[in-house]
Amino acid sequence: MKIAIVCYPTFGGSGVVATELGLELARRGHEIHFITYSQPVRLALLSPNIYYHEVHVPEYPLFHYQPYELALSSKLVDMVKLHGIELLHVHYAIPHAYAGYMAKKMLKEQGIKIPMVTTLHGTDITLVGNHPTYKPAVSFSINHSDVVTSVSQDLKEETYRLFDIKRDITVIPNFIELDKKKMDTTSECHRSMMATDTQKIVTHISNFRKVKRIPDVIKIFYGIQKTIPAKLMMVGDGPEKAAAEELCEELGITDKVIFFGNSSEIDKILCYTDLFLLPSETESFGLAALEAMACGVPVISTNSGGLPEVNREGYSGYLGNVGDVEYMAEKAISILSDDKVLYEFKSNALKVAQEFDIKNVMPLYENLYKKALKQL
Ligand code: GMT
Repeated sequence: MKIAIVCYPTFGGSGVVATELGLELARRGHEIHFITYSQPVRLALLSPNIYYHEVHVPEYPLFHYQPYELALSSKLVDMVKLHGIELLHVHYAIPHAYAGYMAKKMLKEQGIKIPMVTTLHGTDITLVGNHPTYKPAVSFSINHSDVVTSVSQDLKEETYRLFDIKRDITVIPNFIELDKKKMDTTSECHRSMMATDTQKIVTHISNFRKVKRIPDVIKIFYGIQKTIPAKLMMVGDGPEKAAAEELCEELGITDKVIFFGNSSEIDKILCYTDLFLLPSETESFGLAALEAMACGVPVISTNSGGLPEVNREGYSGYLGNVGDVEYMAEKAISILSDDKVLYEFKSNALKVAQEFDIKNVMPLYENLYKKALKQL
């Protein structure tokens, strides 16, 4: 199949999922065209069957806001015609599903029929999409997609609760490529550069937005390090980072916390991590938690959104109520204070991650694509 993938090219989960999906589909022989405003961070351009088409938005002083959707839908029309693309798969409803719908309409006028698959990722429904500014356009573009998928059962239910959706939504969970993780993590693990043998390593990875509850990450770690010698790795960048650094100073733990910024070496950091923290307000899925588990790292998270579909209480980690930093710190200590327990949680985390192996998830997408093409 010739498939166009539209996504955000940044470090965020939806872009990572879209990129990894495209790369795997290309390995399976499909021709994949990424269409976005800059090269996705995990995209290796020199792979067979992979194409990247950049959307340029010319600056014009009349516009207070440059019209990206227009540029994207025009690019989609041009690329579908030029490359004979058969299907559009848009990740994140805003504005991709809307632009995709416009492209479909323009193509139909020219005698070209093409189905659109929309994958909902989370904040496009729960935080941003639900805002009255966007809600009618988001409902419209979901209802006019040919196939709609969501990355968790919880997100599917939230979508039906928040919007007037008339379409079926198919749950296809996020995935990880376990074989690649094995290869990456068997390369040398530079643990000694980060901590002493007696210190445990705790990690958090995110885009440092409010929804991640970064102060809770620091407070949980603060609780841990009072009982267990430990270091905290803070990976990523975003609006809450400066306040997080200040909080570490206030609590007197700056020497125990390393702020990495955005990193393309997530697996190298996870290979020496003992415990992962994700105390988010909500997560449709929690891809960062799954990536940790795939490296054999147990997770302390909240029980919000789709997190219970990924992290299993008392098995791959623990899940606390949003804001209950005491519970989460206590459970973290219970895992980290006994090496036998830690080992058990690590191997359980890996076992759960195996359920989400790309090999199990990819056929679900391929079958949906076939169904979407048949529906035309
Ligand atoms: O976590 C974020 O804020 C980024 C966001 C995105 O759009 O990339 O992540 C969402 O999509 C990921 C991939 O499907 C999910 O794993 C994240 O849980 C989800 N984030 C939220 O729901 C807050």
